[in-house]
Amino acid sequence: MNINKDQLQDINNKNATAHNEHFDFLGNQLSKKGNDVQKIVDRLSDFQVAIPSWALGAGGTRFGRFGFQGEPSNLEQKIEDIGLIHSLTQTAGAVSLHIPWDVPNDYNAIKELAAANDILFDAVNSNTFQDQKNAAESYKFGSLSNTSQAVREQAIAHNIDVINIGNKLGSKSLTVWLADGSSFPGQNNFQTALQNTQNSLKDIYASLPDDWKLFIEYKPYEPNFYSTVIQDWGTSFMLANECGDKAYTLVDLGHHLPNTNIEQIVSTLMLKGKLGGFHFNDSKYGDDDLTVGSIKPYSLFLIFNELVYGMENNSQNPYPAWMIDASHNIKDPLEDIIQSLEAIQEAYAKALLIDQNALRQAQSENDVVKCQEILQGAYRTDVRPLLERARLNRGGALSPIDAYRALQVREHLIEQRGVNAVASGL
Ligand code: PSV
Ligand code: MN
Repeated sequence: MNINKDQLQDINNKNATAHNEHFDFLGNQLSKKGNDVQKIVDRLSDFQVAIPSWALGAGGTRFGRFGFQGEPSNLEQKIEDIGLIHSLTQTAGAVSLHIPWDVPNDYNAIKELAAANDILFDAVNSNTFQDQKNAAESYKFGSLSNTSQAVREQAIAHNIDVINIGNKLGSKSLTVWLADGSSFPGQNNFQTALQNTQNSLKDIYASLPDDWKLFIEYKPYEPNFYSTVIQDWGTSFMLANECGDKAYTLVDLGHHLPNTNIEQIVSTLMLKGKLGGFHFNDSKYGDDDLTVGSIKPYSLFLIFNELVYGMENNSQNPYPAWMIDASHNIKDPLEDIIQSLEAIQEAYAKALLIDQNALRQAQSENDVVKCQEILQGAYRTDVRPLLERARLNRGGALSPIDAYRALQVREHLIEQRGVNAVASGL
């Protein structure tokens, strides 16, 4: 299924007057406060977030999985789904592939399909947390950290394969997330596990093309419940420094213990030029992988405040790679991703409204009350008309969810693919 611009225009026209009124009202207010509204809208239009190839079908928990009808059952259909999301939101202009779940059969055909949908290939992700069919070695007791050299070599070789796959598609980065760790005290020698991981990552890094980046993701627990080798940003940062200039830390919002100050981590990493990538999701308890902004939208805004500051002031940090990393157990996956994209754009827009000069001034005067007023003044602004305008300018939908439903996208996908089509991935 394709969504053409005329269809969207017809749907948009019905709400054009209301949008124009809202936009003009907000635009006037913001301009009076000294904001450059056009610049903010342009930055929103330019902001693109990669969609993971594994998040287009229903996710599950260890207690079961409730499939969603019309899921994409191959990479072509996944790209088609991202194309639909991108047509509506104009914010999903990239895909992040997980290997070996999504190895292309025909590289040229996949590249052409992606290009036709205006989609780039973002970071490729390796998988050494599951055993693959016919693999000689098992990752049950770890991959890059394993005590067995043969296992480590297999895991290193897999990562190099992933780089080669990504290279053929135009990707420029590899994300490594390790499940390695231990579930019981005494099971692992912490120092050996860390040392092995460091050496293995260096071997992978040695195969990285010059214009590529290595993103090292951290996570405190799960699937191991006593220790994880790369459990926090400090460990990831240390390993990235050991590897070299092309290695960076990747922050996944769900990979922190409760109440961690993620915005401070973001700020520190950007100051040190080591924030490489970002996985967006939301959570109440652990790595819940819920819709972005559904639980803690204010935290997301505070994180974006640091990202905006860093992008403006830390030229030592490259432009980060943005990706959604969520799971959809009960919602239509495409609607869930559309909601996540909206929440990301909203937090970004609000952060762009913060009067950074006034904030610096209030901070230097230790005017704590004023600092809070500045932050929350931006946060309380309803920025949705700016998001709408950013989408409209690129030919997207005023309201992506409403358009998705009006166009009966899911119904069409079920008709094409059937009720029992199942997506590969988690
Ligand atoms: C692990 O929880 C993670 O966040 C990593 O990014 C994985 O690659 C991804 O989820 C999908 O399993
Ligand atoms: Mn992740």
